[in-house]
Amino acid sequence: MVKKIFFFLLVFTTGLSCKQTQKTQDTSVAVINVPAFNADSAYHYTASQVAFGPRVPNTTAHLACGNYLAGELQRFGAVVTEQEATTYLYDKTPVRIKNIIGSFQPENKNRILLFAHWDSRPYADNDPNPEHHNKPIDGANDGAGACATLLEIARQAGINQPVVGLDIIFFDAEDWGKASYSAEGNHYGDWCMGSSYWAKNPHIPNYTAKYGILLDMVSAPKATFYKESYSMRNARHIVKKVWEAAGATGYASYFVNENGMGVEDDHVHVNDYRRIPCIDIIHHDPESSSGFGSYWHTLDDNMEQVDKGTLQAVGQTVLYVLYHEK
Ligand code: AHN
Ligand code: ZN
Repeated sequence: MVKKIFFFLLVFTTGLSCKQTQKTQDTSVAVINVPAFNADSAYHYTASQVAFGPRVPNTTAHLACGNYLAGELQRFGAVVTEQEATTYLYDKTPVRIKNIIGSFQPENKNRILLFAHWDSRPYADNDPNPEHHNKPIDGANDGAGACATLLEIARQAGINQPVVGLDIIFFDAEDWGKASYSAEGNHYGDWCMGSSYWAKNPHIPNYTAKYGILLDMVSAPKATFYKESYSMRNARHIVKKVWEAAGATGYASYFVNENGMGVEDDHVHVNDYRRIPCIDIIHHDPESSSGFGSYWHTLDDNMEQVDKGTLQAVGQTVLYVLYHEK
């Protein structure tokens, strides 16, 4: 008799716990369906931007590429806002800029912000050949690859929406910091004019998001992403979340579990002026003198610095984070 009761209890309780497991799976685990990032698409979006020529504000290539980026966001189902403004260089030269914003589920109050800069640097000041110092760069890695990764994420969001609302912003005029050979160093705000403008004048009054993720230089072969110091200071929990996601998706070799340097980049301006905790996923090479790739701000930042494996690692990791957000 005792044995029978024990047997009954065992079956009953086991049955119950099975049911609970089932229930948990039905309500949370099973419904998280992270789309597969397509690196071929991202590569194509990179090449399309580069094909316009250097995307320097006040040029026809810049204008055409801006129309292309806005058109692609629209094609993927985003509500698109183009924010135009005049900003000023360190020497007070006015620059007409355009920030391009694509929003999914604009009515959703629970939002995630993903961003990158779409302009390319007007001068190859680090080029080993001084004759190239005044030439604009392709910025395949420094600009185009990151925007392309976000376009592919937008395409996926249009097919199968994440639970949260999503804003993708392509910021203009990030890359106008003073030339590396200039006598005077850079001051806060010499870089990042587009993001700084938007953070002070968001496209929607009082716009906010749970957090933001900046992608910058995310396409080079064998790129390595270290924990950038402003990201750690302002949004350590997001760094943790992203690095864990990289582990879960199998891309831990790209996301190094070590602290990197601090970079004045768009994420700092969005954090400082809009108070949205932001991180920067940015290639860091601890062996190079600049801390970035040897091709950084040279004419060699071309399509050779675009690798589908790196695009895949970053794109899939960010999709994993986005689709796990509730
Ligand atoms: C600094 O070198 C301090 N900021 C550079 C940010 C940057 C330039 N990202 C891409 N190009
Ligand atoms: Zn740059």
